[in-house]
Amino acid sequence: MKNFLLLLFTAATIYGQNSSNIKLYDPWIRNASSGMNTGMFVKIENRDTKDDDLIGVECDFAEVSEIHEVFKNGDMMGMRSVKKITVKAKSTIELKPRDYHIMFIKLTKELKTGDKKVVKLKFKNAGLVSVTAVVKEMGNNNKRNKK
Ligand SMILES: [Cu+2]
Repeated sequence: MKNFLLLLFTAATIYGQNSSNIKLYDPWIRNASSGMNTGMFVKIENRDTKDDDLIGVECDFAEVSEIHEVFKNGDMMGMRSVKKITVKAKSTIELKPRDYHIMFIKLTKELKTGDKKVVKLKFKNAGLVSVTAVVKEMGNNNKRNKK
């Protein structure tokens, strides 16, 4: 009986610390100057047995934060805001350049390479999930930046 109680307690502790079924991996933001727009990219895993939707973004360094998709119109590529991105049950999606991304419009601060920024992603079921994203240059893969 004692063991059983202990197990329950442990499960509750883990649940309390990390109750979200949404896990975020490798979040990064493209470097940009104050007043400009930029994108954030991240892998989103949904561990739940039901679908969840990314429905919003919050940060303290841009006037507007949106969820964007990229579309093709003939030879033209464009992007536009969408209300949500669905992350299917037990699956992972990747927000990446030239695909789904988070758009920060009119930065209120400069985002310099190496900066770390807290961003909150809002999900329909999981609620707000905070993540710390690293600011990087586009197409610059680690090695050159490492000191
Ligand atoms: Cu965009």
